Amino acid sequence: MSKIIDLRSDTVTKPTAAMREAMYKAEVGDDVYGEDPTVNKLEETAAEIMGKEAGLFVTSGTMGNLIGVITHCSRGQEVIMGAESHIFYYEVGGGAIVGGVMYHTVAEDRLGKFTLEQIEHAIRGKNIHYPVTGLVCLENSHNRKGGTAMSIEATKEICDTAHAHDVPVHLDGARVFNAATYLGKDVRELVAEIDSVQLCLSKGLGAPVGSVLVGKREFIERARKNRKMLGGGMRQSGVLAAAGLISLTEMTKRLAEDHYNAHLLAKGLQQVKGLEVDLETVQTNIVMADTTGSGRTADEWVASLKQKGVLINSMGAYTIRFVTHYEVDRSGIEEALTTISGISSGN
Ligand code: TLP
Repeated sequence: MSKIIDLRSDTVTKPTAAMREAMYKAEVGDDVYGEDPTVNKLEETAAEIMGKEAGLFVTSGTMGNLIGVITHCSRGQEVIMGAESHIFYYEVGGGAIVGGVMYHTVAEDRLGKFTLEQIEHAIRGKNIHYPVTGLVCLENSHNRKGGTAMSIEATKEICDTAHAHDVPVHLDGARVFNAATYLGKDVRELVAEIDSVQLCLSKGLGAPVGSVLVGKREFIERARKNRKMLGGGMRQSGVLAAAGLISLTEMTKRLAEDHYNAHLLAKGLQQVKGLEVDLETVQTNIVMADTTGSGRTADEWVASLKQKGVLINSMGAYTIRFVTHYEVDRSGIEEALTTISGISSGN
């Protein structure tokens, strides 16, 4: 077998040489005392880039979202989110376990959006029987909807609606820089109306670990306490933050390349007998393909491709997912397509 082409996720990316060097040289201190200069710099840089007052370095996207939810909401409150959102689907129901909140899901459309009517309808009124709505969560780009991006206008409309009811909005921005790149907008503009954002450093941005939660200073102070409660108070974590700084200042600039490769891959998959790709959903670095026409399940595709050195993930009975990133270049994508075509034609 030649080299492995790993398209399971952009989470598989390893730190770059520049990151490893910065990690080696990082100035560190005890971050629970607020004394790690590199962590402080990462938090300030993330807040500045996102146009928010303050930031908090957390271990993962899951922790960033969980802290976001429990810092905004009190027990018994309801959190509105997409039925296919990562928070609902893949985060172990942490908000319910730790924060005692309920998840109220709203069905997204094919491109990962809700209508304002859906949000209006989901936000609870004053009736004595109802739970209180504590938060609306958005996801941009939207993972299970194929990495689709939500526009500035759509984001603003939802925020305006939520805010009119005094309900804050949290963004799962695991891949918010991918969304901003696709939209050709400054990420700060994209999240301007949002109260808190969780952004991942360890997806397409290549850092080995971590996310930053950003928002108002007072919110981040309470979030810091919640991070400590969850066991996420790290010590000399500047070694990790050093890589994250390179993610924010360098790696965000190259995401268009991953999007180009995803498009190339999607166009190629469309030519493979039995696979269907909705090109309209291929906006960033994720490609979903429907395997129904091939007569093979997603798991069967995953297993056959693995044998030939191409790694992908299954996202449903007949849905396979490919995620492009900086470790697989254009020739890697072409090689993967050759392997996939071979499997489809029984070779
Ligand atoms: N997503 C992972 C898996 O968990 C599915 C992936 O391979 O895509 N929000 C979004 C939108 C995400 O895609 C992810 C990770 C997270 C949050 C969680 O981030 P981590 O893995 O750092 O906890």
